[in-house]
Amino acid sequence: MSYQIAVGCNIRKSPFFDATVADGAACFSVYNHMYTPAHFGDPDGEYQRLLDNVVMWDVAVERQVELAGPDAEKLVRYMVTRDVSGTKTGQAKYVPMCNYDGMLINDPVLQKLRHDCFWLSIADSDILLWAGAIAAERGLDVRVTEPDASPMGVQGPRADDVVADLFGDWIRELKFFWFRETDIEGIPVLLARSGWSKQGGFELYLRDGTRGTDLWNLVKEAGAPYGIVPGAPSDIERVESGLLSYGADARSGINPFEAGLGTFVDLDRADDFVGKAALQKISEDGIRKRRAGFIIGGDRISGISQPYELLRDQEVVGTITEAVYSPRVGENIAVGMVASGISDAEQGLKIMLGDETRSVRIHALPFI
Ligand code: THG
Repeated sequence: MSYQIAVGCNIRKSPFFDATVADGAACFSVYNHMYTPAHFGDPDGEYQRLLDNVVMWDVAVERQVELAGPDAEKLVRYMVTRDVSGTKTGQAKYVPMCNYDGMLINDPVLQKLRHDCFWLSIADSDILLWAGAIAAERGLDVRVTEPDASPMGVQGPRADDVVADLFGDWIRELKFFWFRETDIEGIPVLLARSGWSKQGGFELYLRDGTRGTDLWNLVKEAGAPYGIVPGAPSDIERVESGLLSYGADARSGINPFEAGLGTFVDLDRADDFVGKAALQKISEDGIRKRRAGFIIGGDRISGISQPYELLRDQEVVGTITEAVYSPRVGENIAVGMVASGISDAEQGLKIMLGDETRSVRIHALPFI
């Protein structure tokens, strides 16, 4: 079966869209109501460049929700499970967000731009609506908007060299999860040491959506001596690294303890936050499922289009939400959830791929 998905005005285009199409983007997905490149025709090769050289990613779909005004910090603190009171201007924090039932609704990166201005760099769910409603209902003096800010990832062992050639050697001193506002050839950029891989690198937040092609081409030229290729966040690398993808792994309803994000939930905070009471109860009662890695037997798997049920005999004891062949592990590896009662040593787990039975073993995260 072959089919197409329509490109229309109800789904937005990234400021880098034209440049990525010109450079051979072969496949798109949709995230935060925007098209995002999934790969440029060779996902295995793009994975290898991420490990060996450097890759550039259009990740403009990590949209920003700006909270600005006298009550901005109050709103941030009320919406996130982590204690962010010590965050400095120029610093970022990974901040899970829950609903009132304590279920994960997003896992953004928070950036503090000024004492009264924050960005939430969001995963795939509608936090702009959520934050605006909470601000209004609580009578807070804060403007909740989507700024003109679109991240581009530069990831891999040569990322420092590429970004230093563009912006200067000061970037080598920039610490993980810190950022600085700067510009290049008149293009305003927020430059952060961050990104959705464990290979290291930067995110360049383009702050003028009319200059997407210009910034893309500057990075491409600077990266050429270091073997840069365009790509997209790698399913293989992110499973090896155990990174959570909210939309794929958690949208179906899991709490942060189950997701393995318990270290980012500060229940002993003095102030209240959305989901706190529910999370207190969950932490007392204990969790019924947990996030885990899996090794799947048989022929190579290259991604999955819908969750697999993890089976023990006929009983469903978990869910697998991403599965790939890992060249570094030399096996099919996967992430998902498993019932808390099932130990890592459990024998006889399986999934069904159509009529085919595949054996499954549990493996600790990360794989590498
Ligand atoms: N970049 C930007 N925004 C994002 C993402 C991104 N928003 C949504 C989504 N991705 C957020 N998900 C993650 C998950 C993990 C990390 C960053 C974003 C990450 N974690 C560190 C680690 O696992 O080593 C630890 C962070 C910490 O200790 O605080 O980097 O990719 N702009």
